[in-house]
Amino acid sequence: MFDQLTQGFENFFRHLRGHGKLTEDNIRESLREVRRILLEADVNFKVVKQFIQNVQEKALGQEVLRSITPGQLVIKIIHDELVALLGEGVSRLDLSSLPPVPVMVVGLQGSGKTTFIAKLGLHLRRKGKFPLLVAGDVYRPAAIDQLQQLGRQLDLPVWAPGVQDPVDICRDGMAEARRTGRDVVLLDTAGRLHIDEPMMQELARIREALKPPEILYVADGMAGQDAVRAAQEFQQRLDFSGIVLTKLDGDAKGGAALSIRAVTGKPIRFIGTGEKTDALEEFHPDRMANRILGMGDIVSLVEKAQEAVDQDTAEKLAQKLARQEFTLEDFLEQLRQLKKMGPLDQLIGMIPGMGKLKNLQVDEKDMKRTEAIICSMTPEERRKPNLINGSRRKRIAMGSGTRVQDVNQLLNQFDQIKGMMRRMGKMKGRSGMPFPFP
Ligand SMILES: Nc1nc2c(ncn2[C@@H]2O[C@H](COP(=O)(O)OP(=O)(O)OP(=O)(O)O)[C@@H](O)[C@H]2O)c(=O)[nH]1
Ligand SMILES: [Mg+2]
Repeated sequence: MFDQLTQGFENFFRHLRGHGKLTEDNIRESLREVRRILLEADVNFKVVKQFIQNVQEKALGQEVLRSITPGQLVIKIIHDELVALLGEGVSRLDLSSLPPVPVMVVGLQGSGKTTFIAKLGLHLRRKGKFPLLVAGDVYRPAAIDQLQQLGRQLDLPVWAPGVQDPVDICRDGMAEARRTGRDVVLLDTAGRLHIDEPMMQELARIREALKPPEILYVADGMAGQDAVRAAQEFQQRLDFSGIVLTKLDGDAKGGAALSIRAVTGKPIRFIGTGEKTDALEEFHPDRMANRILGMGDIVSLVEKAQEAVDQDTAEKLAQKLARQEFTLEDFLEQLRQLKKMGPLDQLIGMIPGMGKLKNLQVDEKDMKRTEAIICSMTPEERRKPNLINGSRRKRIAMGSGTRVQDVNQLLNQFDQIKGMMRRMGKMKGRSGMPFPFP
């Protein structure tokens, strides 16, 4: 997710920290670099212009020039400005009106609407809601099928009367929800490759008929500047209430997606991070900014852990992270839990400083080997890896059916992780400056 942006910022920050003192000139020069990074990641040029202008105003303030750590201050300004760009605070769905509450989901073809409806249905049910999914896309025969399948898979009811006027389907869906005691109605609508008049009129008619308090615009995170233009047009026609960015698990540059909130002024509500139905996250501007700037997102990581693991285990993990008491036993326990939490590379991406851990192996096969190696250690060795000398390494390799190199590699990885945690600990401890930078 946003790998290119993150890489760009990491290099830039490294360069910036090299400056002992900053002058107006090298601040201006630095900001040219930031502009290049943003434009290359496909952030909309108007958005970039405003962003740079805001950062420049703050960075040229006397405070930065006089500061003894000007590089860090500039980094903080960029961080804060990025948070502002992504939206202030978390913006939740408003489902407070009289149930059943209709939520309309719109967007271009293939942006991920139907998948999102299923994900949102699951998410809301986990929050104690009773959603009904409504198949309002009648133009692609497979569309109705797709929603029905997702409904079956998740055990969520689907209203799919077949090919009829989508406005009637949505209205009947509301009546069905009333009959069956469902409190949220998620309306799937048709997409088109390009915005066209009949499509917009149809969406406007549904909006008119149901007056949904929430209309969510689904934007494909892989798309380029076209997505920004489409978002503007949807906004003008429908005045949607929130944005969903999908496919952020891909290696897309993501800059266009990030521009949508600035261009439309509407909050990003959710992000989709995979094809599976649980790959949905509520959007937190600050956490996202941290991820983009390579500062990791330990809060989302722990939250993901909480979903997969029971509350107790997650809390213990958080405490151990904070106290930096992390042994190979914990490492093994985490590996086992990690399997439940989803694709490992995504999780690793949430860990601060992951950029420096490129050689950390996270493949499933390696996990098995790692497990075998740790299981071949004595409990004492697991708690005090320093004890593991040459002859112990040989014994452990023999016992686990691996090679001494494998044992060495694991111990190195473990050291790296511990180092990373130390950085995180420091990051927490330093007041007012939540960055893992020296
Ligand atoms: N990797 C990834 N794929 C996604 C995500 N969301 C959706 N997809 C995939 O994108 C493709 C299109 O998703 P749909 O949900 O069918 O999109 P849609 O907007 O309903 O498409 P139409 O109904 O044709 O307009 C599918 O192959 C999904 O599996 C995501 O967050 N990550
Ligand atoms: Mg669809």
